[in-house]
Amino acid sequence: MKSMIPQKHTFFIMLAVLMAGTLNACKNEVGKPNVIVILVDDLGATDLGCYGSDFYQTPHIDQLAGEGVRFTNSYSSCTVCSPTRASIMTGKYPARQHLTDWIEGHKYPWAKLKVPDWQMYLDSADHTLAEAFNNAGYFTAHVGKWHLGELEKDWPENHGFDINIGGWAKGAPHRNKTKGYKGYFAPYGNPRLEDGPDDEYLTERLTSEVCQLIDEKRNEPFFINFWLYNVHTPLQACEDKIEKYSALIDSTKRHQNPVYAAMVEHTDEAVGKVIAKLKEEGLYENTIILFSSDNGGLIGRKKNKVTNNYPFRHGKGGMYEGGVRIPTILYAPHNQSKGLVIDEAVVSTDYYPTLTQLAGIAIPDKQKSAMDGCSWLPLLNGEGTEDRDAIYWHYPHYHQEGAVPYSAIRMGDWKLIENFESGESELYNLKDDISETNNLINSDTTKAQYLKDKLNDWRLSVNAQMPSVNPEYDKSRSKKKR
Ligand SMILES: [Ca+2]
Repeated sequence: MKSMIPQKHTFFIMLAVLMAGTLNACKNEVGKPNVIVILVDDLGATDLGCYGSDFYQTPHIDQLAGEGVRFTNSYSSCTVCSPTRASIMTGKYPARQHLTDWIEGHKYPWAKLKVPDWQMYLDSADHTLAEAFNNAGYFTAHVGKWHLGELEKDWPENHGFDINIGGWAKGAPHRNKTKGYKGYFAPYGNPRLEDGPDDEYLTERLTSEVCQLIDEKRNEPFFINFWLYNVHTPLQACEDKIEKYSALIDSTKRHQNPVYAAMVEHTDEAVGKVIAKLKEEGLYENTIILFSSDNGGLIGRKKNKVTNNYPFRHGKGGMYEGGVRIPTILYAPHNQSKGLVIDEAVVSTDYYPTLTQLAGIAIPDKQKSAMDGCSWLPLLNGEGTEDRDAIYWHYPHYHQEGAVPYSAIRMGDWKLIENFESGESELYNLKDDISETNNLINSDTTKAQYLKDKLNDWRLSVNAQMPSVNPEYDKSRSKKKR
């Protein structure tokens, strides 16, 4: 894996100016760049025009990619929501936090393995990304999905955000016929979001909230988590968009679902509106935007297909590349990285060190040493690779989309997946075989053993929780949920 275009000298000059707080482009009084983290829920690796979708239309996000940096080997730190979100907020691997599954996870009481007790909240002892910015004098806001704890003490306002709009226990818009909650359409039944007029679309509402915050805080530095509920199920979108894509369906296309396509377009419009607002306020040249997803795209069932992550194998809740490959774009106007395409493998744990470094916020050494993320600054300035030799995943859980307890390592072009249920491992060379179709476990035993040992050493180093033998194991009921 290697990268890209040397920009070293220009970059350092710009960074020095930025850190000194005297950059002319800065609009707020203290000269700090604003930051907006746009996290889309379940957006698959090929779900954007600039990542190869042949059906979904995403002109605003594609334009952002052209004006920023597009990562071609970007990974979420888990195949499901909550662990990735926790790793973004802390810079730590989910395994290190023992927050390894979505909250509250699927329960398979008769499965072959018993999953470990795992943490269902963000630890208050962690110094979050929001706290880092808040302590540096930033106004901090969380807008949208959170999904990092059932109790109010676990919600964004108690983890460094000055304001929380719409973030609470739920990982998807709330649907309840008895109470009249309609998912993506108001009323939402969300305790952190006052209901708008009936049938207001959630993403449009949250976008307006973000734009209003930008307007109100234009003269002070702000850090905004805009974590969309889109494009997670339930699949719901405005009728005009669904009609548009229904008319465009073509059996030759890889992507086929018109409602999902409409949800992707809602996402694109949200990004477009936020950028337009930043431009209107004269803040676009002083705002860092990180756009990403929290896990791979959901494939769905045969009769109700959602998206397709081809050429990547499988999708959300699975053990292969489709579960953890995500689109990622970084727009950082100060570092002259416009139009770069970076092939180095990166992961969600990196957002924390990257964004703080770009904003000139120092992380204390003690905290840094407990972090797993690496700053992308060496990649952005063409100085070479990140300070890591491998990326790791650890998911000691079962998921209805197909995952059984497993760990995985990617090192260079190689990926090894260790399946705890079967006791078998799989080895792939991603350079030759991006779709993970040719298992080389028996043909390169030296490589396989090396990666297996390295993966095991890593698990020990982060004190990863392991599944155990399940005394309740019942083969006939092993795939049944409680
Ligand atoms: Ca998700």
